[in-house]
Amino acid sequence: MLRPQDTTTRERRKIDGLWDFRLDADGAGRDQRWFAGPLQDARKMAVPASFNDLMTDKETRDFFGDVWYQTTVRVPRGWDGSSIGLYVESATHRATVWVDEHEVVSHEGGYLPFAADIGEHVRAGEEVRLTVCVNNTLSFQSIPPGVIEDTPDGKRQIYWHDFFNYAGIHRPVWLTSVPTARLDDVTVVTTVEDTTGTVEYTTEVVDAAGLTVRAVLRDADGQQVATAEGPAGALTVPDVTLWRPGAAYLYDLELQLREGESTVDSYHQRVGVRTVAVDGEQFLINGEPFYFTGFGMHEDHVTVGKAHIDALMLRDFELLEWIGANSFRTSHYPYSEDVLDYADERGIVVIDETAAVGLNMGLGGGIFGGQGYTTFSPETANDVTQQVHADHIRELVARDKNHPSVVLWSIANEPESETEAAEDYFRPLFDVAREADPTRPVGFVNVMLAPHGKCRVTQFADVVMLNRYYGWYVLTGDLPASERQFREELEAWATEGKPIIITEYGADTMPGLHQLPAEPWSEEYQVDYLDANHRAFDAVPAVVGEQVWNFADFATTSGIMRVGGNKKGAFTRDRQPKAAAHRLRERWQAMKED
Ligand code: GCB
Repeated sequence: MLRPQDTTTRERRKIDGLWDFRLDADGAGRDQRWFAGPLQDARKMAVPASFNDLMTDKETRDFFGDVWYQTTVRVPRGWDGSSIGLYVESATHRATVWVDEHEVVSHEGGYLPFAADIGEHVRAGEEVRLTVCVNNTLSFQSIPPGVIEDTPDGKRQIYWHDFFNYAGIHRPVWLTSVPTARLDDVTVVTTVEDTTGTVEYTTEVVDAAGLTVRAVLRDADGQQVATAEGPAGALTVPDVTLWRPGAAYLYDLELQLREGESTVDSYHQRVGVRTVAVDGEQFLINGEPFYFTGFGMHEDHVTVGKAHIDALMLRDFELLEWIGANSFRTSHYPYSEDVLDYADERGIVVIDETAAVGLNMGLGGGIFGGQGYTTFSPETANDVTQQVHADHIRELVARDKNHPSVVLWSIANEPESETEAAEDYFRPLFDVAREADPTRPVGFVNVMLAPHGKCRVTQFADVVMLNRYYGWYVLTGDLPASERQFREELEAWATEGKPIIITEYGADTMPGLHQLPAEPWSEEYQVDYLDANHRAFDAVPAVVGEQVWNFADFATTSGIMRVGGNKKGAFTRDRQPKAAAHRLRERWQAMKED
């Protein structure tokens, strides 16, 4: 599946805006065929946006079940004769789409795109009605998991991840026009030898009997640097300009599907020439040891929830630059494709994570509630869950494989990993990831409950990724002991001979709360906490990265451990710095200069 583009042969039309919207508390819409005509009793809803925070009532904010979106759109009149499609960048957590009354596609998974050929139901120049039924219910067979419990007051949705279950159509929706004979996919792998780069490409095509593929590589000034013929091939780039962290450089690879001398289809793929490898305790980018600085982030903003908005993305990247961060993790789900494009452009390194968060019933009873379940069992996370998880990994790799910024896959965040059941669940998933992408390291994020010697899943990973809260959830307020115990744990992990990235460490901090001497929750304590953690990292050479939890404060479910959400941000939810942000800036800017 290729992302929509405007090229000499392709067109796209964004159909965002105010759509009709209706909650379906009784789940009656499918039986009553709400897609078959104009949505009754509808109110307006913004696309893209999470629907939760736009209204003022609790029913909408906490709704789970089916919600219906509808709009009418005129298919551009110039699209006659082409193949007309629909591309939804994300609908959380699953969706079914109808064009007038024809069901055209269903998709499972809330953070990855899906597409449908709608040509047989539309005509160029005419209006059609699009209806999308989005469902945000979490179950033991969804990624992420959840459960619905019956209570005397009705049903309640429970889940084990620490961010609000925002839902809706979160990213743009496109109508697309592509040639019937067309390119359908492209995969790019780059290698470097001295000063020469090689761009290997493979393509997939549709209805292309008798047609040929031509690949044209251009540099950032638009100058042609190499060409190749054939559905797969290699382009050689002498004196290559590498894509480097902090110094991005992108080539443009144009794939042309040709009939003799005429171009039937043209697709542009941006290419950053770089290599990624793990060598002993080192994480290498372009053969050089790389040290990750940055954050676990969230797609989370006031009012719009998890919607992708260019302006908000831009502010986040400006702050990453200001603070001296070179990387982030897409905790805890795949982010918007625009975010990855922009990371490619800005030279920011990305750890790309699936939405497999909360596969751990032993964790967080006090925070999330809903205890009394076994994580892996025939009744809970089971073979079906594993298949859904595997599909999710394949779809993530398919979407993001060509981004130079993506250097490492994280297939889960803090799952149960100390049991035999966890080992059995995860072993094949690492194989799935490696088969989908043999070029990048694969890991998962380990939780504090499964320390070195107990974790049974890290054996499959290329990199050790650790979330640790010494000085916050354990040894609260005791930073000397935290530093010592953290260092000891890191030294134990270092015996694995793999690079270690600290993917989370952090302390909740109320902006504006000051205390001398420093106490937990104050801005001073967050600074001291970071300093103590950093001393532990600096003492262990196998540590090759530090990503603070979190970039910014974010929304969560209600709980006695959360004050208006999770407050571990270095920045507030409206993206202003706490004292810790200034401290991180000092450290990371100095590291950059070294
Ligand atoms: C974690 C989770 C993250 C939470 C964080 C916290 O370990 O990975 O999703 O938000 O802890 O603040 O408790």
